[in-house]
Amino acid sequence: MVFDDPMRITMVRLVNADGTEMPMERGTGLEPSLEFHAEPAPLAPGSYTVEWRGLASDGHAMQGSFSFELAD
Ligand SMILES: [Cu+2]
Repeated sequence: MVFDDPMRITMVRLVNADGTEMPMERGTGLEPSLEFHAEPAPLAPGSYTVEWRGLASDGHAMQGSFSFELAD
């Protein structure tokens, strides 16, 4: 994930279409950064959603989500 301003990621999770959380190795984001990287375990084809929360540099809490699809 890429941000316009430094963000400290306080929560990130990857869920499948059933809402089951997928294992994901969190790589960065404990310190404020413009980029956040995480590495999921190998995923089966299907729909997935990433949900995140973070703290902007001005202290405001922010959150978001986005979805993607893996074709077989
Ligand atoms: Cu703000």
